[in-house]
Amino acid sequence: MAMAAGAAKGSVKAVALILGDPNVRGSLQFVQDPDGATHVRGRITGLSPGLHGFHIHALGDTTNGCNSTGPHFNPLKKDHGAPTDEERHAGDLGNVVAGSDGVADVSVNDMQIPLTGPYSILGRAVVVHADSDDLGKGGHQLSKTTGNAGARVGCGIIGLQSSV
Ligand SMILES: *[C@@H]1O[C@H](CO)[C@@H](O)[C@H](O)[C@H]1NC(C)=O
Ligand SMILES: [Cu+2]
Ligand SMILES: [Zn+2]
Repeated sequence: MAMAAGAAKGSVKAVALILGDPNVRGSLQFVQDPDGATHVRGRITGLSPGLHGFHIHALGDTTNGCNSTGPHFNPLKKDHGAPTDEERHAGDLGNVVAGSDGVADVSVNDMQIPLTGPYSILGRAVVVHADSDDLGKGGHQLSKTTGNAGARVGCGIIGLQSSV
């Protein structure tokens, strides 16, 4: 029987359960393909309709809620940007979009968020924000560090999941 590409032998998997503001909940699965791309799939509910900044933050620490997850994961000491930019934090995944029902279906493929190796995101946090990420281009004082995406309304620690 043929296996789906994402479940191919050799892929590494992780999972994050999103918690935060009273109504924000979610579940995200991370699958790293043998070629190094990581696919992030899942759903976040309880958001306000519209765009919400979506990032990997440096720390898997939620002792003070999402506020203790540190800055955007940035091992190469770059400025904040869009996922498609050369100049970006590794953790910059752009925005997710919630519909009028407050539900965001997440589907992201990215080469800079591996689950293995020195730049692994395992043990760090995935964070969703109250506002949209301006992708470094908003001209705001915070554009080049956070995309001015506002409060952290939900987050989850990225943990290793069984690969079978
Ligand atoms: C996190 O920081 C925001 C300010 O950005 C604050 O309003 C909120 O109360 C803090 N949350 C916790 C759990 O400390
Ligand atoms: Cu963030
Ligand atoms: Zn960033």
